[in-house]
Amino acid sequence: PPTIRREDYRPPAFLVDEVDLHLALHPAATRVKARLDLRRNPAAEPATALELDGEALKLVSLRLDGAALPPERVRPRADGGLSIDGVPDRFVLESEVEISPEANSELSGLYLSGGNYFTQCEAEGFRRITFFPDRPDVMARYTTTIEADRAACPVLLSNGNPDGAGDLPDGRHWARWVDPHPKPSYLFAVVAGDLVAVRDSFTTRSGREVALAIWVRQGDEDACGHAMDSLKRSMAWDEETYGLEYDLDVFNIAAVSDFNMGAMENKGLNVFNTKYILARPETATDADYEGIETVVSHEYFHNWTGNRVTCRDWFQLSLKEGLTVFRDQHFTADQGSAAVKRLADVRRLRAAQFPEDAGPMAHPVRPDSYVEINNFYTATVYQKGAEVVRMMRALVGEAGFRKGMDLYIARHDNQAVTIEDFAQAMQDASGVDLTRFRRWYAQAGTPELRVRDSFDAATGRYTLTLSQSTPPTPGQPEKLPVPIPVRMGLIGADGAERPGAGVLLLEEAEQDFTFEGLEAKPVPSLLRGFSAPVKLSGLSLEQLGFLARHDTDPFVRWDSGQQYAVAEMLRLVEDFRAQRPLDLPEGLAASIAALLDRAMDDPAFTAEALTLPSEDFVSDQMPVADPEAVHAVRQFLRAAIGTRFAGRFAVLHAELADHGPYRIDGAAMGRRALRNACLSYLGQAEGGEGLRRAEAQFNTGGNMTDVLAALRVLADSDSPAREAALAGFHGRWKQHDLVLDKWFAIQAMSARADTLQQVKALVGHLDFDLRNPNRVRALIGAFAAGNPSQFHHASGEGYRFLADSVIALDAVNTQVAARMVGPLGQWKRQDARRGALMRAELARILERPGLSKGTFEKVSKSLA
Ligand code: DPP
Ligand code: ZN
Repeated sequence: PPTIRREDYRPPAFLVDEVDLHLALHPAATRVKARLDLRRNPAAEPATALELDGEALKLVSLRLDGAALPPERVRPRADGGLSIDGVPDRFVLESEVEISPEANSELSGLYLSGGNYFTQCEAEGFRRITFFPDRPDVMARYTTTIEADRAACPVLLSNGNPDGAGDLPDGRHWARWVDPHPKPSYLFAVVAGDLVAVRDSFTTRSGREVALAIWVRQGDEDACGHAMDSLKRSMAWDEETYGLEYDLDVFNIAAVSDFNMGAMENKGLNVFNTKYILARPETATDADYEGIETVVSHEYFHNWTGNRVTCRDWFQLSLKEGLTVFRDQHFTADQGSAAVKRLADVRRLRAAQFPEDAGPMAHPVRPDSYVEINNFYTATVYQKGAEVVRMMRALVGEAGFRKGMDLYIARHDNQAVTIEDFAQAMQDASGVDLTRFRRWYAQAGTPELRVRDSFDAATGRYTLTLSQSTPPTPGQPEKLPVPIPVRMGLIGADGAERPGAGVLLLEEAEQDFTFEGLEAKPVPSLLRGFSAPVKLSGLSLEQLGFLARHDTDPFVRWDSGQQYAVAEMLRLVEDFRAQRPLDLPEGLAASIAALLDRAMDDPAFTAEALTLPSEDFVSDQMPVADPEAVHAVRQFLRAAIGTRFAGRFAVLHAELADHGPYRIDGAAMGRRALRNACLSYLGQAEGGEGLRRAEAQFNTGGNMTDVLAALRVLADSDSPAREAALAGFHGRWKQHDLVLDKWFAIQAMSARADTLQQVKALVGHLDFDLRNPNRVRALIGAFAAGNPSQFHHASGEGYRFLADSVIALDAVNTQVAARMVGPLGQWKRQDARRGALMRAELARILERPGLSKGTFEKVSKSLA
């Protein structure tokens, strides 16, 4: 398959001003008529042919300016598109095609889910609906008429504002929607079916009354409150923070249980995975509630950053995604505890993006090439992209950033632009030169930041020496230094802050920063708030332990504790390999004790700080991973800590029990997080008291957060209560897809030695469905990406299982299949024996005839 390169970008030869679509819906044979007003693009090189993308379309008819096109002027392309020769400068093209929603298991284009019709067009799904120049720099105004059976599809939705509806013969009806805003085809959407609306309204600050509706299946109306509330808070926040108002009379959200991604920001008609809409206390965990707020706000914020100002081409994806993730993170931080939100975001970045940046798929935030664009909806484009925007804000200042956003939107409203345009607007508005900063967009790999320090007691001068380097990544052997904003402070031996706090800007490979007037050598607190997405090293164990106890910055306090724990865990890994007995390190025990002394100061923070670094994160700090040893050490520590502090965990667990009505504010969530962190430790402790508590909590828990935390403890155990709990949970929730996903995931992530056998058995379970992406992620994804010790089982059976799954999935849904490949691509991190087994499985996938280009790209790059 061909490689698409950023440097090959050319403006479109033809522009589309108006699109008039007519969809006559039918499960097996939907007819799509499209009328396009086209004209030559004055800014493009002259072309002889009009190029239209198309995929899985059956052409019925094609007319140019009202006349049928002779076959010799229409050339089918190998990729399913059409080239049309001899077209005038301005013309009307009318096409009619037939498509089959019921045969569409890709879930890209128009498909059926539970008898209802949904579309997904990002990135290249519109070409599966009609022939079109399906690229984001072709922006058009759309009028969409939907026609369907009234009984099967009482609800007919599309982008924009409603513009008429009526009855038709034979029990059919129609509805028309007009979207006044020009948009790229990837934002097109249609939803049709038997759905009910939960309604509300929002008045913008300039007085526009917006009708809000969330469309769900009957019976789910009671589960939309949190999503609706999140939407209204997002609308208000964007007005307050950026002066950005909503720009249509209606805002519709439709929820669907078969969806490749989390959600989609289609103009005026967001389509959501039910996972990010539906929540009731008894079915959704606190993490689910947080996910809903995040994704609802994210998609809403796209209305300006993505929709009004969109991407010129898909290499610019982070222009909208990095910026919009930054905006949703900022929004959530503003709603509650900013510090705890930051820890969670950093944890996620390190878990997903750092390994990607060190692996075979490493790519810059603005990639240079791709085979399949769907493979580039990555943690790098999203999360690292958000970090880059965050650093930019640190460099230009809060006020400069707001001015930059204003200028960006004023300059580029209704345009398809580049990351360069965004950086230029920030630079022009703030007056801060961002030339060198742009390297963050161009270079892949996580920069490594090292610190040395020295103190001259005679002069009272303290010197911090910071140096940086970025390791080579595929296609980028040499790296340049990047500007790294290092927010910092100095802490005296008494634990008090010394003068000198601020932001250091490290621009070169190495720089000295000096501080005068200190009586004694301070401990440097660096990367406060995680001011740059880098790996910091050079602090001693003593310094880390000191910062974990004394720093005023919660991020550094948490992170120093984590780094301290990693260092101790790596020592224990050595002990384990040498078959020495393992002991609970006293320093670690002391820091747990210190945390517990102040546990109730900030329960959410305490819960985060009590949680040991993940197995993957520890393995990432080793020259060669050792999943077995890391797992053994982490389990040992959890049991040792659980046993040592059993009394205190038990008291906290009891004290923190929820009383009164269920609340989802930050304080209540923090209490539950700490309570369940205590339960998790107790579950590992000697004596079985934790298992008894887990059983009781499972049976009486009033909310899914507590029930699931208890089930997780039981699922890891050999307790006789385990089977009963799993069976009871299944029986109680088998009608609830989203809850059943949790049941699959918990078993897939169990630490028990028979987990792979269980997972294989679950693939054969009646409730497993390869066509449902949530279910696939819950079972296969959770096992491969969330259970390192079982996935990397020395037998290689875990690898074989994943390869078999990828092969089976590739025949059903290629996007989901390609996404599952990731864990096999990490073979260079493993020992030679495991690495060879992983490569053999990758090679076996590659041999499959008819492999999709997306899976091919992932597998072949993973083998390189
Ligand atoms: N554009 C979507 C989002 O990230 C992904 N399909 O919001
Ligand atoms: Zn997005």
